[in-house]
Amino acid sequence: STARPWWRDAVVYQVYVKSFADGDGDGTGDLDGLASRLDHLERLGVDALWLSPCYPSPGRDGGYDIADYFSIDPLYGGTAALDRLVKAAHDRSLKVLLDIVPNHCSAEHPWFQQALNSPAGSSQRALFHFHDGQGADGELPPNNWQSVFGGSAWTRTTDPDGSPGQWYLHLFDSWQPDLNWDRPEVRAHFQDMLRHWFDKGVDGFRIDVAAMLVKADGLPDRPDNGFRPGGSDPASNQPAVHDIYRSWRAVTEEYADRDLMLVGEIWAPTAEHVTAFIRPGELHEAFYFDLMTQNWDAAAFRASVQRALQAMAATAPVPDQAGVLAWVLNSHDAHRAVSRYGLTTAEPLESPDAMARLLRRRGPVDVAVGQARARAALLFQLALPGAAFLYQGEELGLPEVMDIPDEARQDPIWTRSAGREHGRDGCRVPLPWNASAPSFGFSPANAAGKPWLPQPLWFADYAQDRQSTDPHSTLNFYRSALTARRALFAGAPDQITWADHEQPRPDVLIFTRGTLTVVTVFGDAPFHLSEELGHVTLASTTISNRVLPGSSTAWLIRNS
Ligand code: TEU
Repeated sequence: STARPWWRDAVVYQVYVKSFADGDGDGTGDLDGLASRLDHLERLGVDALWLSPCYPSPGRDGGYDIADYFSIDPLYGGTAALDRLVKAAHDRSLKVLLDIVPNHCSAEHPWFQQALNSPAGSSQRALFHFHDGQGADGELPPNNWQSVFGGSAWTRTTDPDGSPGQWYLHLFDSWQPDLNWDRPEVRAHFQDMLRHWFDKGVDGFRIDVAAMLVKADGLPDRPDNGFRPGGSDPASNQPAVHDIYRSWRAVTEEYADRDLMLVGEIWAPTAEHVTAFIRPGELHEAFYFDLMTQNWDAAAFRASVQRALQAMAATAPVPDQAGVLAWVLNSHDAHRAVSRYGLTTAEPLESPDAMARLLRRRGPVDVAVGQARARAALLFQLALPGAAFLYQGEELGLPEVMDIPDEARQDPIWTRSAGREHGRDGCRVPLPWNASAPSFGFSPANAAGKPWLPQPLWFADYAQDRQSTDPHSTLNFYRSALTARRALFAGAPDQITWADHEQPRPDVLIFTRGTLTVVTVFGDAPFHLSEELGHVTLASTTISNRVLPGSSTAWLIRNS
């Protein structure tokens, strides 16, 4: 019938626009800066770019607090700069995805400002979750829900006469009031937003906290002390949230000739909760974060992949009609893989957020070990059936920046946790393009502004221009890996088979997919590849005499 849609095996590169490249010299990355660096992305070999939010925003949460969903912030070059970027990207056959943040808006959004200035019970307040407090004077929050960033998920407002008023719900920062998805105006606003940007040539959206939009009737207390519980949770994964995505899928299908794509950021307690979002008629892709939360451990990786593929098989008995999983090992919310896999001893992180405890543990890091494991993990990720998402800077092998001065930190997690958690700034430091002071080529040489987060001196060692000409660099490794994925896995079957008979060691995973065999060594001891496994096409490290060293992955073409 029709050709296989591009997104089914796409490699998507996440651009954290603020930190990618600064075109105008104010110290903040922008869309013209990004457009000037498309050579890098084309040569890397990705299929699409996902831009973290660049709409008008007070920037309390890196732009995930949107004040206007229908334009681009002048800080990033305004809407005209997006038009230029989309055109330049399409000229190079790169798709462009934007971020859509439907769970909450900014406290500066006109809707919220109007709600604050309107009485309890008004239609303006009904667009959010305004409720009276508990206790004799309403001095206690309406329920026990906790913010993902720490503290209560409720903030009390003040009435015009100065007396304490109602409370409003914010599952994230207090500057991010949750919208009420029971209201038709809210639903219409976001459908309009989708069409607005599709009409401007955008190819799809990444949907922020996609599982949380619909809350259970009456907002009952959450179990587990009100914080991101598993199983049945009144604040997420409500069955009715799926109706929203069926309606959005229908919007994409109004553009029959365009092959548009929606990928959900789904934090969910089980793999079945995740794959429920990519049933036929729902989203095209859903992030599978479970793999990202695993330690560098063969059994843990295998079990995680197995959970995902079993859930997929149950969800999609006819795979072509369902969406695909989006595998992800790095993002703007987690410590970089080099530092996660290179931890030598992990200090326990004091946070109620289990995800934070898994993804942002601190401790001494062996960077060389972390880099070897991250390369091996990349080849493992790229061999899995579905889409793969990369996060800017991983192609340079960047470790997490752990030593940002406290006064420079910007993440609301840092403030809301009163410094117990350092938060997510360490993976958001502006990229090093060359080894020159003062900004490693992030800003133009004569720039007036300093990079919005300070860059450590050791960023010079990771400069993109040096890596580009060094055949052994992480960057050239990524280029080869993406080229090989395109050549070898295009049209490969979605099934993988664990080659248990080939697996004499518990620290080695072997699976086959079509004519390829993928061997990953998690431990330190070298692994001898038998001739029956076939010819090595790509390995995450140099191998000789068919000996794969520790912390590496090889792709092999089966001998016919
Ligand atoms: O993140 C949703 C989310 O729940 C986590 O990624 C969270 O940021 C982290 O685990 C806290 O421990 C999305 C965005 O990716 C994130 O950057 C935003 O801050 C958040 O939504 C709010 O919009």
